[in-house]
Amino acid sequence: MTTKKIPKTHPRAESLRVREKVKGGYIEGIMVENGMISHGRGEAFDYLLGEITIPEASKASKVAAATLLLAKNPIISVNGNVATLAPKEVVKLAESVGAKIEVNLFHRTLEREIAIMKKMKTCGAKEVLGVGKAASSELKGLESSRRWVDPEGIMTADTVLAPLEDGDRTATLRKAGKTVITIDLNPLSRTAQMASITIVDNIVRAMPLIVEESTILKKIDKNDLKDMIKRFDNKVNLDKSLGYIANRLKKIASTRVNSQ
Ligand code: PTJ
Repeated sequence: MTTKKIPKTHPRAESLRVREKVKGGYIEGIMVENGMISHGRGEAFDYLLGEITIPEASKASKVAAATLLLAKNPIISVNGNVATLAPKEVVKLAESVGAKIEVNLFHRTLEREIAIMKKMKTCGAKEVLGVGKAASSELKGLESSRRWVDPEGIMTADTVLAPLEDGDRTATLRKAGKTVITIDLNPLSRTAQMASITIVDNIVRAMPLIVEESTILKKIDKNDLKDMIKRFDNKVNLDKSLGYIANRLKKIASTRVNSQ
């Protein structure tokens, strides 16, 4: 089904539109096959959330925007799924908070790095780090291809926004003393559990929200932003996100029982 053929009244219209984007990203050589599997897992969790931005995700997005605004050297790490689903928002956020953009892939090939760089540049990015030989620094303690990073980017960043990430790199970046912000629909994933700030939401909803928050928070006193960040407890917020899913399922189960 192409985007044009998705009926507006279809209850899953938005989800189907996103699937079309996923297909497009794969055809363009940006997203890898495993990225589609990963998206399917994300969809399952989104279904449990009711495909909405829950209050805990709004809160985490606000804290993420504040953290990026206060960072000295923030980086947005882009993989195939991110470049497929939110390329324009990555560029907008990078401009808003003064962050650099770096390609960092789990299933690394030079062709995909170049395809992603081109996509980001088409969307307005002036510079894209981490492509080819530019990823010359090694993150020690990491075995996957994600260990190759740009010395001008992730290697020297104090804050890394790494959406749809794998647990190993999150752990390595945290060990290296960096603040890691992630967007992950699965609140139980290792990345979600290990990040400094976890936004349990679909990237297609979370990224525009972080961009919006960053433009609002820019006008706020830095000390107030620092207070907001200090008050935020990622573990508590994650527990509440899980609680949200559990309560929603209980509610659905009880209505179904009552209606039988
Ligand atoms: O482009 P590459 O080569 O770097 O590969 C990227 C993928 C995503 C394939 C790679 O990083 C990977 O395998 O990731 P994982 O381990 O599947 O983790 C991705 C996490 O993102 C999972 O917890 C998914 O539930 C979650 N996720 C998937 N789609 C979305 C999502 N979270 C937010 N929004 C989504 N649309």
